Formats: sequence, C-alpha cells, structure tokens
Amino acid sequence: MRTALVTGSTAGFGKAIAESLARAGHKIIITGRRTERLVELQEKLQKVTEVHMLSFDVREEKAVKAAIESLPSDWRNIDVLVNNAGLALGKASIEDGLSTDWDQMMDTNVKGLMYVTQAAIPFLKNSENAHIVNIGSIAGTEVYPGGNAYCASKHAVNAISQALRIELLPYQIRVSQIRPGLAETEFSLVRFKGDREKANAVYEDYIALSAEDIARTVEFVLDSPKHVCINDIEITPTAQANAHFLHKNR
Ligand code: NDP
Ligand code: 8X3
Repeated sequence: MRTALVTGSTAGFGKAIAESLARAGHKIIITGRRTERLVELQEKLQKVTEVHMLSFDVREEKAVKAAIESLPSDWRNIDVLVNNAGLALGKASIEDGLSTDWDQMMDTNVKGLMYVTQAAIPFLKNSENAHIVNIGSIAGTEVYPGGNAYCASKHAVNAISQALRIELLPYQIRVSQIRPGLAETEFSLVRFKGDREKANAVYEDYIALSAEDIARTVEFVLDSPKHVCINDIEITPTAQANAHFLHKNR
C-alpha cells in the first residue's frame, strides 16, 4: 500500500485524484486551504482507506514545511506526491493585468510547488517506489491571448518537472508531468473571480475534460511498472486540438 500526498484536494482534479487513489487502496494525505472541505472529504474517504488531513497554503514556505514535518510517524512514508494545487487569475493583457494576480499565480503554481516538493523529497527518498506527478497544462508549452503570467507559470512547471527528473535520477524517484487542456472544474470560476456566466461560457457547446479524466490519467501513470517513467502526457478534450483550435457544436 503506497501513501500519496495530493495538493489541492478540496476541489477539481485534486479531489478526484484523492478519491480515485483512495479507491485504488492508497493511504491518502489530503491538503488545501479550505479546512471544512478537507473535513468533508476525509469523512467520505475514511470509509475506503486511511486518510490524513493537512491544511496549509502552498505559498507559505514555513507553513508548508511545518505541516509536512508534523506528519505522525505512520504517515511519514510518502511514496507519491501529486503537485496539483494551482490557479489562473484573470485573462488580461500585460498592459491591463493586475500585478497582484501575477504574484498569486507565480507564488502558488511555481514557488508553492517547489516548497511542497522540497519538503517531501526527504520522505520520498526513503520510499522503494517514489513518484512525483506534476499537474502542468497545455499552457506549459503554448501561449494564448491573456494567458501571459499563467502560461509563464505552467512553462515553469514544465521546466521544473524536467529539472527534478535529472536531480532525482540517482534516487530513482520517478517524475511525471500531466498537461491537460480545457477541463470543467472550479478553475474558470476562480480565474474569473466568481463570475459564473463567464466561467460557464468556457465550457459551452463542447464536452470538456472532467476531473475524473485527469484522475484516471494519474492512476495510469502511477500504475506503470517500476522500470517505466511516463515523463509527459498532454491530454485535451476531443473537441480541442490545442490552445487555439476548439470545435464547438453550434
Ligand atoms: P480547482 O479550482 O477546481 O482546484 C484548485 C485546487 O488548488 C483547490 O483544491 C485549491 O484548494 C488548491 N489551491 C489553490 N491555491 C492554493 C494555495 N495557495 N494553497 C493550497 N492549495 C491551493 O482547479 P483545477 O482542479 O482545475 O486545477 C488543478 C490544477 O490543474 C491547477 O494547477 C491548474 O492550473 C491545473 N490545470 C487545470 C486545467 C483546467 O482546465 N481545469 C487544465 C490544465 C491544468 P483551496 O482553495 O482549498 O486551497
Ligand atoms: C488550464 C487550461 O487552456 O485555460 O491550464 O490554460 S487553459
């Protein structure tokens, strides 16, 4: 039985990943800022596996370290780290954008991922079957109008994934990146700061990916034999060719 820590398990991909890994028999460490959602998820998942909950903001380096170091002895054998917590804020040009949005995206998607990874590496090194899965994006290899800072943050995740694969090679810790396209979660509601009409419009007239599609992909990556590392998977809805071509049925 492997122990998996999933960042951003209170919604979207992270919640679906925690649920599917729990069903597959992993012990799960669920994390996020919204404690009430973590409590709810813990109650649900406890019916199928052992669950430990850590509430922290990935942007706060000290809080990240303190939370991971606070793990009780029977939870310190982390085998799997899923770096999923992240967000986009706004979709404006650099000329019109808010620097506070850029800060939050960089602090969360880039530095937060690095803080969590740094704190988890000593535990992963003790595992016989360690695996890091980073949730990147097609925005990590493409750029679209208004995507500037978000795309830059996901390009950084792409670079960090490759760097980690080199750095952790001597320890045989696998590093995989999954780069989804359009997926219907709370992502757009967060990006458009609660504007439900704008958020819903993103997913109109085609079938977007679901959080479960991404959870299934994470499971596939983690289920590979130990001598196989799936380095990178790009996954889009059938209706989406890339960041620029989307086929809408209307
Ligand atoms: P959601 O908004 O549904 O979920 C985001 C999760 O990230 C929440 O659990 C949230 O938890 C957590 N999170 C955000 N900021 C922080 C923070 N500062 N500290 C701790 N946790 C945080 O979005 P998705 O599930 O769609 O997004 C998950 C990942 O997938 C992100 O990295 C996103 O960039 C990426 N992605 C999303 C795509 C999409 O189209 N949906 C496509 C490609 C990639 P809480 O608020 O409780 O802290
Ligand atoms: C989320 C997908 O295309 O909105 O990473 O950037 S996209």
